[in-house]
Order: sequence, then structure tokens, then C-alpha cells
Amino acid sequence: MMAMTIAGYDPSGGAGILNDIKTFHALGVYGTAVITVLTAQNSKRVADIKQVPTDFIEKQIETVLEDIPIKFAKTGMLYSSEIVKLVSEKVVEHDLNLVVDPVMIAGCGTMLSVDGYVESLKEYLLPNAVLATPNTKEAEILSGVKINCVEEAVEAAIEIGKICNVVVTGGHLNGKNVVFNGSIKIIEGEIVESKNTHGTGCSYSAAVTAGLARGYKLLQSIEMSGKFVKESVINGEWGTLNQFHNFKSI
Ligand code: PXL
Repeated sequence: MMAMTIAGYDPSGGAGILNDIKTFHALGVYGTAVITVLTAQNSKRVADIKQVPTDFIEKQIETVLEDIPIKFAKTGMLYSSEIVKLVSEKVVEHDLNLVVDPVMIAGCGTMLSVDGYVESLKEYLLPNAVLATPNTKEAEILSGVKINCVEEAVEAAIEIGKICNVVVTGGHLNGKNVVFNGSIKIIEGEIVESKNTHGTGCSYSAAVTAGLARGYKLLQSIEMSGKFVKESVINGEWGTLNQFHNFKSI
């Protein structure tokens, strides 16, 4: 089993491709990682962001895929409209089953995207995704629905569900995750009080991708991911710690 992450680099190890690779590994999936942007950051602040040239992002994707027959991928911080468009083309060309983590803003409040990014996500990438995994803030921006409670998260999920399957992740909904894949399903969860939440969105979307790569169905993969992230927060230190988990136990 193998999978690809197409995402940004966080040298503090909390978010981005380092987190994705740790998650893939913990769930028994061989991970490959295409870097879209370099960041200089730690768990408290993002000091700088440098975009990788799109022709070099393309070269990374093509070179890996000419060697490794990957069918499952996730995206994280794509940052700009031009990167979103390139990745959308590559997803279609290589028939990738794609999970989109629509990363927009860091936990500390720094913008992780530039103008035109959200519109491009909706127009090009989400229509080619098997699942989008926005948190409540991202779901508000994608749907135009303000979210203060589960009912409003349901409304937002139905709106985003017009484009693709979606799970609105529940850090701000008392741990509940709201799924729309033709119908609404609410997955119960619980909030773990912790400072180790940097990168939880990355862990979550990478875990769903790993589940799909392992042959699990979408809803099974979503349910497993919620449990995986909870354990990762409990075991975390500066961010999540994705330890080895037996698939059958989560
Ligand atoms: O957690 C969102 C995220 C994703 N990817 C990268 C990041 C961050 C947050 O800081 O830096 C590279």
C-alpha cells in the first residue's frame, strides 16, 4: 500500500508533509511527499513562506508516479490558484483518488493561502476529490454558512456536498464530525483538552487517505481517522504524535 501527499513543508514537524508521512507510516502505508511550499515556522508562528515553482512541483509528481503506481493521494497547503490548477490536472491525468484538506489559515492565524485560492479549490480541485476535510472555519469559507453549532455545520456540509463528499471536522463542534456523502451522518467524538493540536487537520486527512489506500470504505476510513487523531493528540508533545496503531484497534 502506498499513498502520496502533495502539501507544504513545516520544519517544526507539526503539520504538513512531515505529519502526513508520519501518519501514513503509523497506519502501515508507504508515503511519498511532493512539496508545494516551504515554510519557516514553529508551533507558535509562521515566520515565512516560499512557493516552489509549479514546473518543479509537476516534476516531483511525474517522477514519483513514473516509478510508483500510486492511486491514493491527499493535498494539504496548496497556497495559490496556480498550484491548485496544476494539481487538479495531475489528479485527473493520473486518476488519483484524492482527499483534499483545504488548508487556508494556520492555527496561529497566519494566512496559508493567497487571493484566488478558495475559488480555484471549488472550481478545479474539489470536483475531482473523493472527500474534502475542512475544519469549521474552512467550511464556513467554502460554503458561505456561518457555523456555531452542529445544525449549521450540517447546512455547510450540504452546501459543500454539492461539489464533493465532505466531512466537517469537529474540533469546534464538541468533537462531532459532520459527514455529507449523499446523506448526512454525524460521527460522535469527544474533545481532548491539549496543546498538542498543531497538525491535527493534516493527521486527519492523511489517516483517511491511508484508510482508503488500505482498502477501507470511505465512512470506515473517516471513523478510524477520528479515533487515530484523538490518540495522536493524547500521545503528543509539541504536536500530534502518530504512534503505531493497529488498524483493527481503531
Ligand atoms: O495545519 C495546517 C497546515 C498545513 N500545512 C502546513 C502548515 C500548516 C499550518 O501551519 O504549515 C505546511
